[in-house]
Amino acid sequence: MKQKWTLKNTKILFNKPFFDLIFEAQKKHRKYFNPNKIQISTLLSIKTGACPEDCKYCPQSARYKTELKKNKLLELDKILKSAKYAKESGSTRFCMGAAWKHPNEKDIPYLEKIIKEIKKMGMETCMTLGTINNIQAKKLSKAGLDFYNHNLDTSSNFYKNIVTTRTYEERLNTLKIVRNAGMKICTGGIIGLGEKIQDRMELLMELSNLDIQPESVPINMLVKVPGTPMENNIDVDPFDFIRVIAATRIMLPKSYIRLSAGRNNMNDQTQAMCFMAGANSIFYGCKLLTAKNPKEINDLNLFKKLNLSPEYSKQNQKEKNKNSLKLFKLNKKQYYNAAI
Ligand code: SAM
Ligand code: DTB
Ligand code: SF4
Repeated sequence: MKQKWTLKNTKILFNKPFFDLIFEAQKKHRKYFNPNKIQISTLLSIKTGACPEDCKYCPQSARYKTELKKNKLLELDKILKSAKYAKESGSTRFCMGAAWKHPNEKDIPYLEKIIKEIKKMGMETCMTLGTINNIQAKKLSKAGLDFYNHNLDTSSNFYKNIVTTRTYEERLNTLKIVRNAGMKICTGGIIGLGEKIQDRMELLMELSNLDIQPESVPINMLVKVPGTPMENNIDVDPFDFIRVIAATRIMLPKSYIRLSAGRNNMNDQTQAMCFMAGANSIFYGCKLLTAKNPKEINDLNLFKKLNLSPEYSKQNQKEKNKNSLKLFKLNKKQYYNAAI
């Protein structure tokens, strides 16, 4: 039976000595996953900026003056070119984000077309488009959308300080809609918003106590973008971040945990500890939606040092040989380049 996480037992978990916590997380990780495999997704912003929401961390909100280059909904050929490149680089999932409060009805047929074309390429698909209704969710699911990303971001108490244009209940409701439409859920949060340790515990309790635990849990380290209200937030101690990853692995043992935004500001050792603590997925490619992500060469070198190799879902098994060869070739050549 699924363990119910209360504040009492979550506090006990978070307060464990660091190495006891990591050891417990690594044991859980090995029970359900191959610790030497990593799931690789690539992100693309298909509609950038001018978002009506006021999420205080986000460079895409129309309310903050950031140096962002806005973009209308991208053309199909640009999206497919980007997906092809992602696939050739060894990515198995293509995640598309749009800076919307919710998708417009008129855009749904185009979104369906995008999903169908990417599925034809043999990749898993994920979208994050804001709030969606039942009918939209069913249409996207039918078109082949595998995952829908919608983050809870933080605890329900602290959320009110971060976003005022959407409620926590609305977010939870969107997750229900996604589940009812038969899609897999990708939902997680951000560390570094100024939240207390208890808010981190409460976020993980919300995620782990969902009726069905999310298949994918992105844990983002805040990217402090100049012009947003969070540009001067205090940096998170890497060990506190690693603790959150370990607690996530223990509380959501079967979920893929994505070491998500913020890797560009982490050294290799911190990332390695996150993988040790149970993170087994990353965004690959030098850009997230709008912010920088580590260069591919850096990730390939890190994978090589840690003996990590890409994982292929059942759906992607037939792509495995072609893709892993390509990654290996690229890996070898680039490693050689990096060494001279
Ligand atoms: N507009 C849609 C929404 O909010 O659901 C989709 C795009 S939104 C950019 C996706 C997620 O990116 C947010 O929920 C948040 O968790 C994350 N995010 C945005 N800005 C970030 C930042 N500066 N640092 C870390 N994560 C961030
Ligand atoms: C998630 O949890 N993180 C990704 C993805 N899901 C959509 C987005 C990170 C955004 C970081 C800031 C930016 O690139 O604009
Ligand atoms: Fe808009 Fe999403 Fe950014 Fe919030 S996080 S401002 S909803 S793009």
